[in-house]
Amino acid sequence: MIQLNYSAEVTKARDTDTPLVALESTIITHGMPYPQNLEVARQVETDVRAAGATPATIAVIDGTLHIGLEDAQLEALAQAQNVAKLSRADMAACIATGGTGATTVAATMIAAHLAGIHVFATGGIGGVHKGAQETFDISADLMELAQTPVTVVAAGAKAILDIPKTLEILETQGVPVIAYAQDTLPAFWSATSDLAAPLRMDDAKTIARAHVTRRALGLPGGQLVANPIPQADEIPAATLAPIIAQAQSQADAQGITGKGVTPFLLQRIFELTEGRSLTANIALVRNNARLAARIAGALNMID
Ligand code: PSU
Ligand code: MN
Repeated sequence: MIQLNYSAEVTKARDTDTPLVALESTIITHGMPYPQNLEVARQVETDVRAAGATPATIAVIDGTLHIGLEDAQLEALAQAQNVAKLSRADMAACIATGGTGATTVAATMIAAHLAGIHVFATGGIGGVHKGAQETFDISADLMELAQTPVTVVAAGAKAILDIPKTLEILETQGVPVIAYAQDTLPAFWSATSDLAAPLRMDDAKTIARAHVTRRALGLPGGQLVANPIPQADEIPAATLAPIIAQAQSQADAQGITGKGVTPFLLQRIFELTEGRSLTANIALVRNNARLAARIAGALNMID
């Protein structure tokens, strides 16, 4: 088995059977600019603690897979330039070569599962990109949800993606997509969309029970909980649509492909909204961290 390095706080939580919530690090290195990324990373950890769980931010540092980062490590990662973005395909190579990398949703799920952590909070998951019929750009996050038993709390998929196609892939792969306390699928910066959510659950306990039942059925894979952004923080879809279209056409014109696509679009949208996208992003990640902590707590009671 791979050697895992647990932070002091996570070690204590494991010893005392305190619920744990995994957090990804690509959102820190590739999803937000410094210094807001560091502030948000710390704030989200604080939110998890306030809701009764222990945060475990996951990253590979100098070839070691860390489950929970000490504050100095978090700070170094937030400031580091050219950190690798690690998905399922990249993790082993990074560890084997002594590299440093931030984990995406897919890689964070793998690490969380290795560490026995069942719940993970993030902002948005990767999905099927617009134009995927040409580019085949479909995030490995979707296939990970189909095979690794972690419940992922996100704010739905971002409108930079083709959300109907993303839902189709998730359905094909047998991934439960559960809207939290509403009938429609939330769309990241917007609390609602015109898409019906495949499933709806109204409390953390039910989500925890569904997690355990999936395992009892012998089904591999996790579940995606789509938690709407608080209404006070949302940006209307109509405001964002032209901005997303502009960012996308710039990505196409500059020939951005592969791993570069999502970070490029996020950065351009941040610039084009003059930071408003980031404010909303922060609000929704914090909201997801709080719900994830409650699910982890409920899971701890029944598991
Ligand atoms: N979507 C966001 N913010 C993010 C990401 C996605 O709204 O920070 C990051 C996550 O780490 C996600 C990854 O797992 O991008 C997906 O990248 P790709 O599309 O290359 O699989
Ligand atoms: Mn991709």
